[in-house]
Amino acid sequence: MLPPGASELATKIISELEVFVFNRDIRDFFSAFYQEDFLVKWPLLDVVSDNALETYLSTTWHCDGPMKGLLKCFLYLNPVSEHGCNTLIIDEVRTRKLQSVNALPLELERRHTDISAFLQTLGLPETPIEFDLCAGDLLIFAPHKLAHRCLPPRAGKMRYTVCFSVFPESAFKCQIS
Ligand SMILES: O=C(O)CCC(=O)C(=O)O
Ligand SMILES: [Fe+2]
Repeated sequence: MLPPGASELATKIISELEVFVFNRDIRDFFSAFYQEDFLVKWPLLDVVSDNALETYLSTTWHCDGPMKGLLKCFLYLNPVSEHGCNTLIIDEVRTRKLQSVNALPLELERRHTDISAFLQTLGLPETPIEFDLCAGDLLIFAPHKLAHRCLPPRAGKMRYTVCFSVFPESAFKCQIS
């Protein structure tokens, strides 16, 4: 949560960063990935503090609800080495197996901060995918296909990110049959 009055500043920061993130190379990457034009939606500046387990919904393992072609792009504004607040990710094969045993419920109150027991029972490795992200790094992943959670920052530390949601243009076109 941003303090009151910070939203104009957040809007300014986001619009300046959007130009930096969606440079020619990144635009070419998304166009090639989708094989069509793409749209950037709902940019959000997130400040995650050390009480995240109580205040930030994404600290439990989950997949986002399905939205056609959605890729989430997290621009890290300060490094994981500073705060430890990383985005942990599970690959698609393990995610599907976890879903098959209901380890990733949609309902917030039924979600888990620890899924190691499920992975052990399934005979799967417990290590998540994580990157030692630096300030300015962009983490891009498909949040519907890959289980993920945000680790809370270490005591007294904060994480700053801007999240952009990217879609293929066709996701927003009406289909009249
Ligand atoms: O903040 C994070 O590291 C993950 C957030 C998340 O789960 C999401 O935006 O879907
Ligand atoms: Fe998520």
